[in-house]
Amino acid sequence: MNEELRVDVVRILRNLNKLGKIGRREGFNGVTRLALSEEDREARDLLVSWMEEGGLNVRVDPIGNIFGVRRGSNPNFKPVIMGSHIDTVIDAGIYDGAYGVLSALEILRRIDEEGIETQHPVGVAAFTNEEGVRFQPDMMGSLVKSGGYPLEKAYARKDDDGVTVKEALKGIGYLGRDDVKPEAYFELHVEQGPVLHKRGFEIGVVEGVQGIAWWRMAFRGEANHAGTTPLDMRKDAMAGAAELYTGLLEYVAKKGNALCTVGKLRLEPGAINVVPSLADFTIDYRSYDDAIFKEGKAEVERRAEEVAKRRGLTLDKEMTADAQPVHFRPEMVGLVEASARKRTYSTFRLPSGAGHDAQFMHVICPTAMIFVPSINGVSHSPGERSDAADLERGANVLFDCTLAKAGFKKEP
Ligand code: HGY
Ligand code: MN
Ligand code: MN
Repeated sequence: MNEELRVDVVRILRNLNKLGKIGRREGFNGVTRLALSEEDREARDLLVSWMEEGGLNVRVDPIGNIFGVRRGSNPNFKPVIMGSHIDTVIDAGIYDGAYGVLSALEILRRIDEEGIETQHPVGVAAFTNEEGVRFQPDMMGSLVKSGGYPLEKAYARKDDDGVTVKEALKGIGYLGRDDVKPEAYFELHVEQGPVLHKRGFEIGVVEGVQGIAWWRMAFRGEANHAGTTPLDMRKDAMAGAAELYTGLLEYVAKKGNALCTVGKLRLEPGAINVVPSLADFTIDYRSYDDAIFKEGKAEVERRAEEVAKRRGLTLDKEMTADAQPVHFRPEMVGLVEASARKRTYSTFRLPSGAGHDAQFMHVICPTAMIFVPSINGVSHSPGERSDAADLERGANVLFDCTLAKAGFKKEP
């Protein structure tokens, strides 16, 4: 590996802060750049301008994934891609996704500065709708690219206002026609969990990503008077949702190695003195264990049906995401570990709790992930932070891995 090759973390931070200014909202402390929104367009345009300034060949594919590719000595070779995403959740931090994309951009700039010639082209990717907050499923750009979801089906997905992905993509000018086939894929990301920071490790060697299943569910009962309706005469949609959620929390707590979250809930009619007739909510179920993931998905659906029946409610349910647990190729995981160790960084092997585009890129090419510590494990929140020294270490490891896969020579 190349101990002397290092990134300029000050430039990465400068760009992170610039990008992090896009999506600021009155009354919020974080950023909100929902996929295919005006804020996402502004961020994409800024990224593309940086790619063009860096002399990269910018390509956009039919689902809006953006690639900036630097030529290699052998143009017939497929590019080694470093990527992540620049869309965010609501009121997010500035590191989730953007850190990986901007570190990749910095590495391409350092390759130029060092007069390095790579055999394979090397590039940076920003995938569409990784977060899945506005349109489900999440990781939509890499999911479509890896053949896991038909493009037309993705185009037809609608947000809460009935806008389709296709309309939104056209609206921001990022419905492309290009296709980039990667030789390999690396994703550098803040851990978003507490493990590395709590245990004092510098580099997370990611062995895989846990499975993610999402549903949109609606219990429908009967609105009734909160003061006169006896409990045994109620068809209370909220009571159904509450029972289902608390039951699932107990279930995953008992199982271990599984998690469940209801992150979104809307009630109707939404009045203090009316028994809710509608509870419209989401369920996010995750596990790294293949068997527990499979069993848990069935358990979520079984329990929802059972609660509905017993409480006299109707149930509408739609599964909106179903990403299997993945285990990266050992040689790719080993490459990350060897680079970090060569640089005498402390390393710890772990699965990713968060979903990432790497989960799908793994299906079409050798893929690995590199984590750096998140301070106190905070993420998907304005309090998301990582130390500059950690950010630099992670990008240096990404630098090594990319050069190792791309093959290179350096002017003396
Ligand atoms: O939900 C996730 O794990 C990712 O942040 N999209
Ligand atoms: Mn992310
Ligand atoms: Mn995220």
